[in-house]
Amino acid sequence: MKKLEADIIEKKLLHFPDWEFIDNAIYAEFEFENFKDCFSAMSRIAFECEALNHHPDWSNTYNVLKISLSTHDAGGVTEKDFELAEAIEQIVEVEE
Ligand code: H2B
Repeated sequence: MKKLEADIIEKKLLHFPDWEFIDNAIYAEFEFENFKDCFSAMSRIAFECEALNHHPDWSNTYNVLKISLSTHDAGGVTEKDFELAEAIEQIVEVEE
């Protein structure tokens, strides 16, 4: 997977309003009703990550999930990160 240029990333992010380009990764924060809903979304996302063989840098504090996506092998953001971001959006949309 080839690392995408910043202008391409910004253009693609127009379709991902929850996400921003920060620290060489695409980043989003999601807030849920409570910890259970948040963790439930995280487990769904985890299955998707395994299916795509692509894994987020993420953290959870109670009902808040912070996700940073980049492709470590490529040293930046690739199409693979957008593919996972799209899957995460679908999951979070249903949960919210
Ligand atoms: N996830 C992310 N975010 N970046 C990677 O470069 C990456 C990954 N590499 N998941 C994968 C797994 C790699 O380690 C395996 C061997 O394909």
